Amino acid sequence: MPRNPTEDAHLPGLKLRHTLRGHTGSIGKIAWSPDGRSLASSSSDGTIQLWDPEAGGASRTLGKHNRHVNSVAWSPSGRMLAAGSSDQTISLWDVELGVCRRWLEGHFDVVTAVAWSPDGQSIASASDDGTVMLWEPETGKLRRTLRRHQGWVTCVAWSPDGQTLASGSADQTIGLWDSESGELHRVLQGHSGRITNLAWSPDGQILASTSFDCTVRLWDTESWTQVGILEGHHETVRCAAFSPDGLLLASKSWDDTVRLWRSDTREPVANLDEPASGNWAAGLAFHPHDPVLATLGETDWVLRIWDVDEGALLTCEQAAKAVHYSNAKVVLVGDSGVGKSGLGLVLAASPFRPTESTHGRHVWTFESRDVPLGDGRMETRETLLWDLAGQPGYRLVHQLHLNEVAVALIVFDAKSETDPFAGVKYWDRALRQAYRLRGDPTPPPKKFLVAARTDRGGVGVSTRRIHDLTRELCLDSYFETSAKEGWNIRELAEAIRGAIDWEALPKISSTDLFQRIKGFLVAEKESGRVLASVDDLFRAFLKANGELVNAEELRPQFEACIGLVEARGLIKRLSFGDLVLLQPELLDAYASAMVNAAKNEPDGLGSLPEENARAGRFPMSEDERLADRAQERLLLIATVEDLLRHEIALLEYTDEGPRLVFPSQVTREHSGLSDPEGKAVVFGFEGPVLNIYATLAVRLTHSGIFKKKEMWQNAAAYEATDGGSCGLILREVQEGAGELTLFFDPVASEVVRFQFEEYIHAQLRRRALPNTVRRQRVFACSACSTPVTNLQASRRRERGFDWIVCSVCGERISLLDYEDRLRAVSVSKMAEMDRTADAKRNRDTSASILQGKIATNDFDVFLCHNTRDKPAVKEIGRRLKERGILPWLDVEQLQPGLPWQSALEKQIKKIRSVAVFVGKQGIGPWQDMELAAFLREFVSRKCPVIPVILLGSPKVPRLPVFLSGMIWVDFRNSEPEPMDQLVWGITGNR
Ligand SMILES: Nc1nc2c(ncn2[C@@H]2O[C@H](COP(=O)(O)OP(=O)(O)OP(=O)(O)O)[C@@H](O)[C@H]2O)c(=O)[nH]1
Ligand SMILES: [Mg+2]
Repeated sequence: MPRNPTEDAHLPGLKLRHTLRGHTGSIGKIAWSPDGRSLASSSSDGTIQLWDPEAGGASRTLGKHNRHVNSVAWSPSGRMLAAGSSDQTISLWDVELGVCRRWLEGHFDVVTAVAWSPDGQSIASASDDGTVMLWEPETGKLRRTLRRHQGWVTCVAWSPDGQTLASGSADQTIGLWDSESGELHRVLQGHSGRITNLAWSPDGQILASTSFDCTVRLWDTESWTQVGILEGHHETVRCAAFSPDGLLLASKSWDDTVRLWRSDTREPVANLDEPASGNWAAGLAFHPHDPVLATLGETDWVLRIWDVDEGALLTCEQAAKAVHYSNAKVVLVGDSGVGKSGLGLVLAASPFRPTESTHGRHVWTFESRDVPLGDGRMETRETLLWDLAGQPGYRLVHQLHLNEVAVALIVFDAKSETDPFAGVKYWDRALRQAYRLRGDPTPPPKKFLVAARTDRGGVGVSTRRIHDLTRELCLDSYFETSAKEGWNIRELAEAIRGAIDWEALPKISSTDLFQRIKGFLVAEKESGRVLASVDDLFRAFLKANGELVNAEELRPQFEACIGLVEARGLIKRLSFGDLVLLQPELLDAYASAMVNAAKNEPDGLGSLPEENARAGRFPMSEDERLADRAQERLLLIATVEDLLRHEIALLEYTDEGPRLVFPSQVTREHSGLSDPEGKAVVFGFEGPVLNIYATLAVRLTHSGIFKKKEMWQNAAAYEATDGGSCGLILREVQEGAGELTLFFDPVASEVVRFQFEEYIHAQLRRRALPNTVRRQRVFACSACSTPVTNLQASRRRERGFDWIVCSVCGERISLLDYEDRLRAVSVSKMAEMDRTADAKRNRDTSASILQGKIATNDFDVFLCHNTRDKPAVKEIGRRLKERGILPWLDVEQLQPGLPWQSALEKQIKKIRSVAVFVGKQGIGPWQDMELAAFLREFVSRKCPVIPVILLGSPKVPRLPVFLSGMIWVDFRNSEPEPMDQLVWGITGNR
């Protein structure tokens, strides 16, 4: 429970100096002027305010934006201020005169953040349109647009030396850009939720990032490795800031607190109550040189200025001590039946027993040890063994689990006479690829070659061959083992211990409670339990930890830990029914069975009826399936949702109903595709070839600009909405390397060709291994299709010509790329195609989630209304369902003949929110006594209650006292979009 604000004023080490009031909306990001004499704040009331933190009042209000102002940044001289707004613009203000000097327009969505470069020569802006823009403050000229993120860009921050610009995105990554060239030189991956904010330490050595995953992560800017993870917040962390000497780090979260941490030991030193607004933008800023901290307060409507006594904070015992730990991941890979699970078993100190072939994967605890850190603190080091199933059907999926590996045991069957090393080479390559795809500089995994089951007649291959292989693949060591007899198991375990470089792994600072919850969840998983509701797990946890009493306060922390364990791939929270899947590998098993079923369909079209997928009507061995059919049904829904979300499959509506189409599983052949007519470009790339191809084919189908015409094995043809057809053909040159050939029919205009090629090129750059995408243009005569050879084209260009005469018909053939020819025209539809494809994918996955919600009676919202408004309310209900939100609407949920009150009563404890509609008659449903009683119950349970005005309603009615203070969603206005507002109210997600 939040403490009384006056209590905070007496926190040791923090003294409240002023509370600054004046904004009429929640405050977003804030910034101190470089001299520290002024503080600027942005707000959802559309204004920018300047404050005098010394005297404690507002000094000036700078003009108004049409919508929220989200972010402010001072020029290094302190004379100018930049502000970014939801109205898509950036304003530049002369602070002295209080006048706006310039508007920067170019983003086509909300501007989320602005940052002024340390040399004053650039302003960087981030936007929900997915780009970062660099502007010249003097002229207002757009200098550069940085594109790479696959989601909203939420924050930008310059390194103190101005050489690097960091950007954070909803795609969970951080981009590092060279400020000179605008090149992306690194992508940091590690968070498992949207990035919300970034902060550099004053000496530039650490970059802190905050995220929806409830953590703050610290990155070493020399090596770019993740050095620390701060756990303790149990909601989205919205922003962080370093103190001027770099000793303290403050973080602000939706859990209604600001935490202060020692940045060297990562111990929490203070906890400040700060009830938060629903606005995602939030501010927190240390004074540039004095021990003063500015935070928000009173649901972000006011600014609070604190005097900080660093000495007192660093020595105080007020905050609970942190629990420190690190995790290492060891994987067992190799073909099926070579003895991985047998080894896993004995390495995890269980006695040997015969095992069945693994489905998906199995995770064992190898060991957990407490190690002193030297300064009195202890660190728990936990090593997990991931035993990955060797069957070929799982290979596509395992690529996803090979990241962050510390040690890999590549196991092979030493007695096989055919090719004992075939699997070894495959897995070695898969490990390398996963490592390169991550692109971070953590050390590559140590790799041991392990001969297993040697009790069954020794090792059949010569020492020489093993030696050569070890050298060829740069393996670190070789072991001959028998799990059954225990041969060399101790030695192997010891080598694993020795190979883990704990110093290179991120150090996690957490709380004792978090550790207990996580330990409990992992134990539940290891017990073999499959599916459980969050409620059940929570109750079991409370029961096992009898001394923890305050259940209401613990619940959010428990949920946060579910997210943290999920981020490690050990469990998965389903999108419906409040359920946790403790064995997420089951989804892999079902997915791979569905993929196989689609591949084996006799028509060769690589698809299966969605109905069959959801009902489990496809071949899968009984021992792989869940025996509990009700649980299986839910897992099947979740599997379909996963396949659609990851764009491995698409949903196609046919006369016989919807079908799940897997572009990578089409087997129908087309003879004319080895050398297609109209061949125009060939792309070479490296990476998970089939995954990349599948996603590309799905996204093109959903792009809105190209319509799927036909698919064959590794080839697809599309019809452009502007006319003409285009196609692509995939050739897997070798494992991990692909070649995509693009072809067009003569009718396709240059603009269409450009758009098709530009989109594919961008997708490849995003998904293939960095720096492996190569493009080669194929020139041909537009009149008679005679090709120009590469040699001819390059020699001609060397001589300074950009055209050549066709040797057959005499037509002039241009040797220019489309880009060069079309430079003058703005024809890029990339952003539009991406948005359309995202929207289509979201609609399809929402439909799946809705199925899950229906199956589990998981209602999101009760639509409370007067009977007379039913048609309008029903329509809104339909639109909510399109977004995956399940409404409780009496007409659909009531069994005829039963009173609605009793049916609603049964559900009401589980429904999470209520929308209260007022229509033409202007009569609120609360005028019905029984409905009023229901509404009161929602209010007392602290569920969102959202008043909604329908179209045609005469005026805003007065709400009864128990609903006062709620904000209306108004369907009579188009701005802000009422449906978006309603969804936000129901889900809490903007
Ligand atoms: N004799 C002997 N048999 C073993 C040993 N280790 C495993 N086995 C048996 O060999 C068979 C295959 O071993 P697993 O460990 O299940 O094979 P795996 O590599 O996990 O195979 P997948 O799970 O299909 O990828 C099983 O019947 C095991 O019981 C061993 O050290 N000695
Ligand atoms: Mg196994």
